[in-house]
Amino acid sequence: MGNLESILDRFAIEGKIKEVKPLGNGLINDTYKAVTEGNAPDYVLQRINNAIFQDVDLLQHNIEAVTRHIRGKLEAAGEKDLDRKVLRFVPLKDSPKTYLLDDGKYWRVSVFIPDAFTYDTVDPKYSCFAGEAFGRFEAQLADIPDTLGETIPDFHNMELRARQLEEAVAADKAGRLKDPEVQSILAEMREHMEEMCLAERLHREGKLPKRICHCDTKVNNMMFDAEGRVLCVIDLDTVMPSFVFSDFGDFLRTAANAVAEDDPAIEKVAFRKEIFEAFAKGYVKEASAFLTPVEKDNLPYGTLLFPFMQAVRFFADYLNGDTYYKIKYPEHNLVRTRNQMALFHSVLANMDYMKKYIASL
Ligand code: GN1
Ligand code: MG
Repeated sequence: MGNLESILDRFAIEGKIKEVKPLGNGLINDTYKAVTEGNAPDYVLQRINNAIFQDVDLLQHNIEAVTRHIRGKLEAAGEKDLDRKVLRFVPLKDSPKTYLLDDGKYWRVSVFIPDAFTYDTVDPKYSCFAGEAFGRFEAQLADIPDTLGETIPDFHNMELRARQLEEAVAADKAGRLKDPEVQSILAEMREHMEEMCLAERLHREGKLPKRICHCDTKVNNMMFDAEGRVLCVIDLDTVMPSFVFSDFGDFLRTAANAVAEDDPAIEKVAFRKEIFEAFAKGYVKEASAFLTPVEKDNLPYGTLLFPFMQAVRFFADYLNGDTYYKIKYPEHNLVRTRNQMALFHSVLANMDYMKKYIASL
């Protein structure tokens, strides 16, 4: 039995494993698909990156609470096909825990959702579906009885990301600061830093609440069925209390960009307004039940914040010598930074338009 098979064998799965192969393209965890023989479901095996998610027990506590709560709501609403509409994590054979610590590595297993698709780009119709789905996800979790912890403390806190950037600059671990391009990116980021920390200020003034958000609403973290309807939201590691801008902004950061976040052709980076409009419409429809005026009015700021925050995070990692995000070549994080800053400018040019559009909803 191979190593991955012997890990799977510790979980209470059905059927006999036929094959285990890599799955997806996440930047943080290692993910595999375990194909079983016969009628048993297939499974997703993941090694949790515990350098990044340092409290795996809290992480799985959050995920179990979230999936239990959503499953309960779907059941109460008489939904069928539950295993395609909410993730199900498999316990260990000898304990109710849904993760395994083996030789310093953390593993978990969930049921693979059959006949489901993820996309790296969407058209306006799918974008609207996605807006509804993330709005509904937040609405479903608005009355969760469990207390969820922050699996990465201050994950989307721009003030923290600003401090981490300045720490990376001060240490200059990879000796990359001497590059004139790096200097000019840094100057530009510093220029916008204060205005981008608006959410933290509003929160301190008691004007902006934290709610349970997904916090990694990349377009490919949503599963669709063959007809294009949303089945469920995946990649729940970062579900935690945050500002609604997290989910709104991060989806548009990925879906409304005309190219991928690491496309080196930055002249092709552009903010696709039709994707913004469709997503905003779907999201506001489902979220209007709980959104406050301050949250709604600042959705354009949230749209601007996420390319900026992501640029700062990629850039800090570049300065630190690429210790956080998986990279495929040495300049990868710099290319990502350029791309996200170009998107930031494209969104910035559309602020007035976005404000008018949101006000019209
Ligand atoms: C990471 O899990 P994955 O690879 O979808 C990151 C996100 C970033 C994203 C950028 C825990 O997401 O915050 O937006 O890369 N997740 C974590 O592609 O840092
Ligand atoms: Mg992902």
